[in-house]
Parts: sequence; structure tokens; C-alpha cells
Amino acid sequence: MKQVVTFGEIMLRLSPPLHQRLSQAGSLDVTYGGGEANVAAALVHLGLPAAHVGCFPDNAVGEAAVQHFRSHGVDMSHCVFRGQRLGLYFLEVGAALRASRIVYDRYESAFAHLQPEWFAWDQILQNAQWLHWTGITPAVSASAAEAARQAIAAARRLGLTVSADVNYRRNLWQYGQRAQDVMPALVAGCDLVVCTEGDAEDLFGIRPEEGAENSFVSMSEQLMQRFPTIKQVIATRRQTQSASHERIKGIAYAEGRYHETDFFDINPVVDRIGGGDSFLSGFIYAQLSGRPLPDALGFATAASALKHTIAGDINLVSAAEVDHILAGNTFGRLL
Ligand code: KDG
Repeated sequence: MKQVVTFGEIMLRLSPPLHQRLSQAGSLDVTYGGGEANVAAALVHLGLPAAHVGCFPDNAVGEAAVQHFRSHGVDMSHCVFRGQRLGLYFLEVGAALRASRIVYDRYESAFAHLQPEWFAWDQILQNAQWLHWTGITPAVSASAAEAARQAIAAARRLGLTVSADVNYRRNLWQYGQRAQDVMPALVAGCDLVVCTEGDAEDLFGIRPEEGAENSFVSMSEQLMQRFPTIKQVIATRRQTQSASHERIKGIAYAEGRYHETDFFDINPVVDRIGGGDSFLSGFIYAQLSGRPLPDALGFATAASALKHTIAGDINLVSAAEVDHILAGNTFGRLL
């Protein structure tokens, strides 16, 4: 079977153990994560071949990051080792009424300094059926944005499906270009996007019509009108009860129809990082397995709910486990 290929930055993730605050930690738990690479790794655990493309410092830290994803079965053979440092982020995991906190330290990373000509996309994608990227990648640097543009153009040329989590991170766009100027041309090459009403307004100036019965439908219709390649818009709705109690449901708009799942109740939340990535990887898996949209949405949402119970960035669940939850074999689903 052909691969799903993801493109983006992987960072070193450091978190104090046992819900400690950073100020009291004497040691830090180490793992690695990245919005796009998390999708690739989760897909492999679900049963699909996936490759991730990135740029890493040519040292033991870069090698460790690549090895981490390799150990999950992700094909890392197209990664480039050039540059000085791996970006990192510190995660202080909250509990109850104390929210989790993230501190990013990613400037001047090897990924931010990549050069688009280091990636031969026609060759990288020759064994692929799907390309996935997120709005984090073009936010990191102008050269990363250009590499994403070239990857999307090659994917379209080769007839791949292209998905994006538009994931607008206002604070990340600091290199001089505006998200509002860069993102439209990239999203114009996508078939499937994860996009909320807030992101659509911030990035594309799209606002649900006044008095619209369903703001997501109104936003999605306008998004599809503006970007005719987009056939499906999906998102999650969250009801955050506390740092350790969350309710999520999946929503989708495609072929003129709105779909939503039941809410999944997750209590306690072990680790919410990567929840969106597992939603999307679940959706990609289900679509490539031929499941109809409502089933794919249910699968994606259950996969994401399960991720919230697993420490680390990556959703370590099999398709059978997700189906088990969907069959009602859980205490968590509100029936
Ligand atoms: O979706 C999870 C990501 O947010 C996490 O892996 C870190 O890639 C990351 C980022 O840029 O925040």
C-alpha cells in the first residue's frame, strides 16, 4: 500500500514528571513530537504505512529524534541532517483547575533554516497516496513555507490527496510574512482541511453568515467556494471541564451535508497534546480504509479520545482498539 507522507518540524519535548511545576522539577521526562510527525506515527500504529519528512541538526540530538519516530515504524529516510539545533518545548502538565503550560524554544532550529531545494518532492512522493501538512510548518520560516508550497504542488501534480490542519498559531508567525498572505495559496491545494470558525476568520476573513443555523456549515461552504479543491472540512468541538476533564465530539461538512458525533467524555485526561493529530490520523486511516464519512468521523473522534489517555505526543492505539470503543465497550462514551 502507498504511504501517507507528512512534512513538518519535530521537537524535543521535556516535561516535569508527576504533575510537577517546572520550578520544582529535578528531572525532565524526554520524548519527541511534532504535529505532522504525530500523524505519521499514529497512522503506522493504526496499520498504514507512513513517512515523515523533516530537517534535523546533524548531531546526536537530531539522530535521537529521528530514531524515536523510526522506532514507531515511520519511514524517516527522506529526512535531512543539516543545521544547528532541534527545537524544543517544555510541557508542564496541569491537573484539575491548574491548566497545562507550554514554553516553546524553537527559534533558529534546523527545520526553520531548511532550504527548499534539499527536498526532491517528486521522488519523495512517488510511493505516496496522501500528503499531510499543518499551518505550523509555513509559520516557522519563509523557507519552510516555500518547501511546503513545493510539496503541495508536487502532490497535486502526482494526483495525491492533500490534507492540512490549518492550526493558526498567531505567536509563531514572527519571521516577517503574514499568515493571511501565505496560507491561502497553500490551502488552495488541499482536499481536506481541519479548520474551525475562528481559524477561518483569522486566516481567510471568512465569517459565518449572520443568522446561520450552523456556523460550521456556513464557514465550510464559504471555504469551499473560495478554495474549490476542498471537499471536506472537519474539526473537533471541545468542552473543557478542567485540565483533566474534557469532552470532545467530531464535526464534518462534505457534499452538502453536516455530520457530528456524540460527545466522548474523557476523565481523567492524561495528556491532551496530539489530540488533534490523532483525530486527523484516525480520519485519514478510516477514509483510506473505505469507511463512509460518518463512520470515519466517529473513528477519528474515538481515536482522539483514546489519545487523551496516553502520555506523550503519539497515539499508540490500534484500529481494533478504536473499533472496540466505538462498539460501546467503554465507560467513557455518553450513550
Ligand atoms: O499537535 C501537537 C503539537 O502541538 C506538538 O507536537 C508540538 O508540533 C508541535 C508544535 O509546533 O507545537
